[in-house]
Amino acid sequence: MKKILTIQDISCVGQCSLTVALPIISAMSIECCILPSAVLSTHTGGFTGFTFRDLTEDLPCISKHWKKENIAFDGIYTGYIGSTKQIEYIKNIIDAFKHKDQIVVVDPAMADHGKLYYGFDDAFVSEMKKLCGKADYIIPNITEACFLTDTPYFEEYDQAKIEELLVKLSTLGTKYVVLTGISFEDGLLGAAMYDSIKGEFKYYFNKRVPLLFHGTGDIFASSFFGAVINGLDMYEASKVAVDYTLLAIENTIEDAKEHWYGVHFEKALYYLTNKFK
Ligand code: PXL
Repeated sequence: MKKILTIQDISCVGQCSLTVALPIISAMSIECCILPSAVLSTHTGGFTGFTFRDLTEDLPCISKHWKKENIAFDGIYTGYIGSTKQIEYIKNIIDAFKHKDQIVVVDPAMADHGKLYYGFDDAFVSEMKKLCGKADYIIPNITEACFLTDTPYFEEYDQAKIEELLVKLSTLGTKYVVLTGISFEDGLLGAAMYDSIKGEFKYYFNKRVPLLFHGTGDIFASSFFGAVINGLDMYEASKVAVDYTLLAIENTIEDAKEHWYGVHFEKALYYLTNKFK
């Protein structure tokens, strides 16, 4: 059985980061170890007055103990990171636990809809670029991709513009890039992929639900990572992630108004457990 580490925050209420990564990765028959970057009462997207316990100085202590215990991981997946200083520590953790078959996935969870999330600044973006350089796969949305490549944010695009962005992202130092939330046609939404080793672009789309939801990036990244750890290639893993995220969204359409802060990913976990028995 594979064993991985995921580093991201615990938002106690809000169905994002560790509260979705842990069940999703576990449902894919992978042992999921966690390193919480911070504990928040809720996520920061839409709630006000949330608490934020920064765990930055815990990170090196926790990882030092794991090293002493000879604990190793088949993969590391980072999501929402609580501070710029933390990125420095996380880069050290990736180096300390590196071995030849390890897969590193960085979801630069820091922005959406043209804006950085609450609390992030240019210094954070600069450090995030360096963390992306340590990854085998990065999974930004278009906003994050623009911040990471110093490209002005855009909403209208064609295939050439997306491919230019994918290539720019790969120059951060990662082998594979998966750009999420891409749509060239009404009613379809999916991922654009770039394999910088082969110089090859790929796309996968499924139905677009014309509503906005929170936490879907984390659901995509968690299921993508689980699929890659299970041996799927970038295209097959993106397909799993797009299809699973759509199922989770479809389960939320009925009560989207009251359930604005996340999606009902739980009712779609069967899709992953059946696929990765
Ligand atoms: O879903 C990304 C995410 C994770 N963690 C926290 C967040 C967000 C997005 O807003 O606020 C704390």
